[in-house]
Amino acid sequence: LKETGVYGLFWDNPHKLHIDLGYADDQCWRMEAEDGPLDYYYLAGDSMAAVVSAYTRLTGRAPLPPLWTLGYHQSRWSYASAQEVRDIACCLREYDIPCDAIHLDIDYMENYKDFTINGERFPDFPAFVKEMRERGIRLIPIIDAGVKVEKGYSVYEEGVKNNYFCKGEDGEPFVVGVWPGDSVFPDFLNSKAREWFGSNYKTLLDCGIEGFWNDMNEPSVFYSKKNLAKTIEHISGKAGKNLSLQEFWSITGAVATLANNPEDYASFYHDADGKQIRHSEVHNLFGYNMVRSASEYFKEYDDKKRFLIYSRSSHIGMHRYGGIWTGDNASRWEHLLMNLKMLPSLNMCGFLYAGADIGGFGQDTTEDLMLRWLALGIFVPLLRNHCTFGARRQEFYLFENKKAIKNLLDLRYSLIPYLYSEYVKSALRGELLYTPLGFLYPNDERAKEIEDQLFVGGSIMIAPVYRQNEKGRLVYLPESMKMVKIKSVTDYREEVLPRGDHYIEIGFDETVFFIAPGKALPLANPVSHVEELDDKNFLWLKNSEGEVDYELYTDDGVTADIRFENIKTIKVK
Ligand code: MIG
Repeated sequence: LKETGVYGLFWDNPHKLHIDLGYADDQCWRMEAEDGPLDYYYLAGDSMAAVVSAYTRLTGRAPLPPLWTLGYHQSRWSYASAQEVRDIACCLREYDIPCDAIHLDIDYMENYKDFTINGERFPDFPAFVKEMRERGIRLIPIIDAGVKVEKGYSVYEEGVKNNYFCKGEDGEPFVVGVWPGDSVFPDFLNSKAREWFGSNYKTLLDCGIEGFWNDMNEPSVFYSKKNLAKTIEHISGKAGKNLSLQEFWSITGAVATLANNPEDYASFYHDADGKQIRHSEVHNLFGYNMVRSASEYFKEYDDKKRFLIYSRSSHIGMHRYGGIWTGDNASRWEHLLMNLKMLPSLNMCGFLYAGADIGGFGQDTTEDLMLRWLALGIFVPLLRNHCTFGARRQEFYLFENKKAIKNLLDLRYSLIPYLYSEYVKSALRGELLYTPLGFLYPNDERAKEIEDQLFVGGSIMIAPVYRQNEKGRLVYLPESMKMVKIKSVTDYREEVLPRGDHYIEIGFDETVFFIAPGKALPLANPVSHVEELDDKNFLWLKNSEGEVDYELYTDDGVTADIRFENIKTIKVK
């Protein structure tokens, strides 16, 4: 340790933690938990990469997602009818925009009830899933954490009958307000409840669905019934009175603190297989176990097949069950940079299948922001364009510069064999998919400072533009690398650049990456969806005069689990 100064610390505690990494006192790290065990793992290793591998050895390996999940995902809150989804799919194909998935946000359900489908807006859902599938598009429905309180709704009734919901102090299911109105939370810390909730996915799996996203699973609470009643009473007591400012603020304060209130989290309970636990003590395990419930059921449903599930909330170790997206960002340039910076952090926690809403979820996007975000997104496993209702529409065919969008998305599809191979190798070896420069060049002080360039897999480094009005950017090369400036597999330029700083112009219709010495990568011909990919004939790019080895992973993209014999060493001439 003295020699390398490198180590890792993993504190296994699901309580609320406060962590100060040298902010108040730069000589000291301070980590506090409100309660819970002082169980921590000290991870040694002679490099940061070795510490990460030690950590993923401890917490487990990320499973392989289906290959189609590396395609482009179109989303918006909401495409609320089969006809609307069909129109979106038609427009994408009409404008020759490759796509593998369209997401169904909460409005596909009947009154926001999990595992229901609104029959008026989506008549004959299985036939519709099939119709989309024939166009090469999978539908990805959302499943929320809150279950609607409604007599006759089977999920609610079964849950009540079997004590599968979290309970309040009175021993009754704890009622909160979320999208369906009065709702209850499945007790994901209870193995029976978890199994039961997971088995409900059958309804959608039987319709041909192969991928899901889990939302609102922090769990998110708009209000608790208890607290809302108290607040309304407080406010009505003030009606018609001449209020002091303090009294007025007590009204705004009470309303503003209704959502996700810590008092509410401390007033409902889990039955963790016989052990009663206050929710606030295990808050971070809720989303984790929600995803686990689905993932474990998928294995039961069909253990030969891979399914997609990714979540908004998570906790350390959840990567063994599913992926993650970074939730409600906004259409802001800072959030594009944050997306870039979070990729290695998520990897370090074990998550390989990850992504952000490109273009931004909240607020109105702009074409320049979208194009620059896409230029990063093409290197990220979950490439999803998603945005909130009320914000300006951001489906790609609505932008002016269609050529730029087409170039970048085509390039994404060309990169899939590389991304897939690198993903598998990272998963198998417990390594990062995105490596900060400081990990690879520990003796280069400049490299250690750089947070806006990353290695993607072992062969290439990216340096996306993330500021408005900039035609390019400064890139630091810690050693000589080959720059590839590429519009398409038939239109690119290569140049070996020396170590040091370079200003690189990057147009909206192209991207730039840098191949490390002695490395290579395959580029496939672009296609409209993943199933059409030719995984045998590639354009090989390399940074070497002589022959270079590349470990390529290919398989059918759907059968569960990685097969080692599918890693082949290719001699790139
Ligand atoms: O209260 O389902 O992060 O992606 O579109 C908002 C509606 C609930 C939050 C998710 C977002 C999704 C939205 N959801």
